[in-house]
This record gives sequence, C-alpha cells and structure tokens, in this order.
Amino acid sequence: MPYLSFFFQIPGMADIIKKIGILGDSGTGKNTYFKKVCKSPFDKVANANGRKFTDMIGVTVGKYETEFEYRDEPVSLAILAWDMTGQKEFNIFRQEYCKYADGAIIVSRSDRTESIKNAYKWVDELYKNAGKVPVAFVVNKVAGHPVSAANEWFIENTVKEYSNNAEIYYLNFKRCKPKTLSKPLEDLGKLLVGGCEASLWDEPG
Ligand SMILES: Nc1nc2c(ncn2[C@@H]2O[C@H](COP(=O)(O)OP(=O)(O)OP(=O)(O)O)[C@@H](O)[C@H]2O)c(=O)[nH]1
Ligand SMILES: [Mg+2]
Repeated sequence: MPYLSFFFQIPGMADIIKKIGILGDSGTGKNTYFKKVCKSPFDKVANANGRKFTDMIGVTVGKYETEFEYRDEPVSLAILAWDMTGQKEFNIFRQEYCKYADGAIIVSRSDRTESIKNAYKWVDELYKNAGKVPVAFVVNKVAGHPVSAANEWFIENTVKEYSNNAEIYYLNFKRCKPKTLSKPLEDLGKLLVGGCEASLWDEPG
C-alpha cells in the first residue's frame, strides 16, 4: 500500500504538519510548480480509462518537507500542499478543499495580466474559507514575457497590501532550479511555525 504509507509515515517524521492551498487562475502553472517542489503519489494514479483521477476531483495533495532552526531549536516541518485546479467547474469543491488551510501560495503568470488582476479573487476565496492565513504570492515568469511595469506596480502596491503584506516571488517555473522554486515554501513554512509557537514552546496549562 505505497499510497497509504506515504501519508502515514508523516506523523513520525515531522514535528509539525501544516496544510496549504496552491491557488490561482487555470493554466497559470500551479501543477507545473507543485510537481517540481512536492512529492505526491497521487499524480501517477489513473482510473480505468487512463485519466488521472486528480483531473476529476480537481485537487492533488503532496508533501514538502523541510528542517530549520527556529529560536535555536531544530524544527522539522511537513507541509501538505493541496494543488487545486482553478477551473470554474470545481468552484464548490475548492471551497471545501480550502477549509482548514494554514496558508496558501497564490500563482499568477507573467503573460496573463488577467491572472495577476485576479489574485484578489483568490485571496478572497481563501480568506472566506480558511480565515486570514499567511499567503505567498508567486508570479510564473514565462520566458519571453517579462512582468510589465504596470503589473509589477499593481502587485507591489495593491495585491501585497490586500493579502496582509504577502511576500512576492518572481520565478520561472520551467527554468528555475528546485531550490529557488522552494523559497516560497521555505519562507511560508517559517511563518506557519511562528504562528503555532504558543502550542509548541509554551508549558502546558
Ligand atoms: N511556456 C510555458 N508554459 C507553461 C509554463 N508553466 C506552465 N506552462 C504550461 O501551461 C499549461 C498549464 O499548466 P498547469 O501547471 O497544468 O496549470 P494549472 O495552474 O495547474 O492549471 P489548472 O489546474 O487548470 O488550474 C501546461 O501545458 C504547462 O506546460 C511556463 O513557465 N512556460
Ligand atoms: Mg492544475
């Protein structure tokens, strides 16, 4: 049962487990990004007709693991990333999938201005279903399509403020090395660990 053991081994391995959503317009490159930074057994699972079942349920779940020092203590963190399709057909399902998320990565794409303008929509959907959790905002820098000055201004001055000062990352999903691509997860992970500081480090009672 390789798929079950994949998840069941997590509690023994990580000190902390957090759920995040990967959100954004359809076709911005969420699954492309997810496959490069997360491990998931589900990507390979097909139904009888040879179609990936994640295409039919609108989500893939995977794991990103990291270790770092936090306040002079070693911490191991497993981020369970829910890569959700942006397709409208899955709107109702996505609301459910967003519930209990501890954070999110919102993805836009440099050659699709609309996907940058829509970042608000995704922050809204997230906040409605998971509360005001930390967000990392990622722009997929497609080769030959630099982020326009107007879009950069829009991101830096409006989207950032709207999403509680979310960090912004400009990354070429096809060309960047995995370590560079992982930066949003590393930074978000540290924020999430900071958020659960009380339960981790405080004396009980
Ligand atoms: N040229 C180019 N194509 C890309 C890039 N990133 C993604 N794509 C292509 O865009 C298409 C959609 O990418 P996905 O990663 O499936 O997009 P998604 O955001 O998961 O889309 P939904 O699941 O529909 O929400 C695929 O054909 C990718 O190969 C990129 O940086 N450059
Ligand atoms: Mg997808």
